[in-house]
Amino acid sequence: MTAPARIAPPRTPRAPRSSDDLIQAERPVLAHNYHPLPVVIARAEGVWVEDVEGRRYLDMLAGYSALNFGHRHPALIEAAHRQLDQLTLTSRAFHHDRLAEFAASLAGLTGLDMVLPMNTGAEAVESGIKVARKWAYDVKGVPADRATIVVAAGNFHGRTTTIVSFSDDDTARTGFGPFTPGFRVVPYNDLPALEAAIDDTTAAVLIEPIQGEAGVLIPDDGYLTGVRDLTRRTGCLFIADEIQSGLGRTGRTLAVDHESVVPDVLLLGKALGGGIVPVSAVVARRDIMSVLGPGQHGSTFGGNPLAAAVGSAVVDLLKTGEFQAHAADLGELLHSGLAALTGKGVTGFRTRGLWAGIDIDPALGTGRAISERLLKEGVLVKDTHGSTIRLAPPLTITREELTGALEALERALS
Ligand code: IF1
Repeated sequence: MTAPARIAPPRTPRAPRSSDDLIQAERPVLAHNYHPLPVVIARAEGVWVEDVEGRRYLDMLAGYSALNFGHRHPALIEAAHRQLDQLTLTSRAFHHDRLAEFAASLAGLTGLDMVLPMNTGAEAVESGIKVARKWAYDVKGVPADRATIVVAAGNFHGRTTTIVSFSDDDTARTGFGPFTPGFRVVPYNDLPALEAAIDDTTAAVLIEPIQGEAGVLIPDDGYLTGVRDLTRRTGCLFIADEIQSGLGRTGRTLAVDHESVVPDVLLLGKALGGGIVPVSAVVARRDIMSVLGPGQHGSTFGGNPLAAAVGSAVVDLLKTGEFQAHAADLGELLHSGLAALTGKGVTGFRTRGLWAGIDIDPALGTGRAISERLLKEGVLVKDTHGSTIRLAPPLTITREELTGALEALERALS
């Protein structure tokens, strides 16, 4: 018997590396498409994360709402572990034993009929666009390649070439053309402008019921009802991107629930994967989703057994209603806490449930500068445009923890 040419050296534990070392080590080897806050997280549980030096921080961003149930929620971790021991991937070339349950429970949760499982939010948006275009040609009778989709100014729907084609954010868009045609941009929260943009070629209106990246912009009461009535009357689809606003964040299962509106097509992502795996979905009425036939759309990973197991466990958590109720309840504390800071560094704010966009007096610094001050206070947040920061803590946050975060914000502003 001949020995292998090379014998692997013994596995020694890696020397612990400092936050600064790890940040420096990223620079030459990692694309610079982010400018993260200078914290290197190594462990997390619930609403708390811990960096490599053992410092603890309250996570008030929650993975942009991908962590609505907190880090490593026991029920979700258990579902993932159980599935890891059974089956993780089949591709959609074969059936697997977890997909029927996931689709049925998600359809049940949303009041719609059929589920198209995907992975990331941008994929769900792309898939929703494809479904809407196919519906326009097959059902509405729009001439080939003429379908249009109406979207809102200030939108954020993801990063693919088609999606940035209808963004009005220069940073997200510039340098990535040529762009996909077929989109019309109208002002958000403006029903007459929306009506004026809809014509016989319109397949769908695609909007966020609350605009996240734009600074947690909440439309006037009646806007979503107006979009529903208008799309129904003019014969086009209402696609609601609830990738960030959905799944408990606003104090209801969906942001559209606040106006008791049911869209034709619902886009979900982020929290659907429980902060464990990327899981997204297009959920739609049967007559719409039925435009897709075999081979016309798909994904290697979409609806995989691990994703389906975690997604089913997420839906089970939401079916209890307790996360929605808690978000609504603590949302009042968040609102009153920010009202008390208004004039003390806060110039304006918008909240819905446990989601807030907070405009900071520019004299106190950019949103980034405030975020860095909050980091020193042990609270993680993310700025958006200019002097706006957003809060979106795990929906499991306690009253005391939220109060602590508001006190830290007060100190960061003083
Ligand atoms: C990044 C924002 C949050 C979304 C809505 C689709 C997607 C997103 C409504 C795409 C994604 C992210 C992505 C993240 C930053 C982030 C974000 F600041 F840009 F707006 F959450 F606040 N629809 N939102 O919000 O989902 O493909 O990423 O899974 O760095 O791009 P994805």
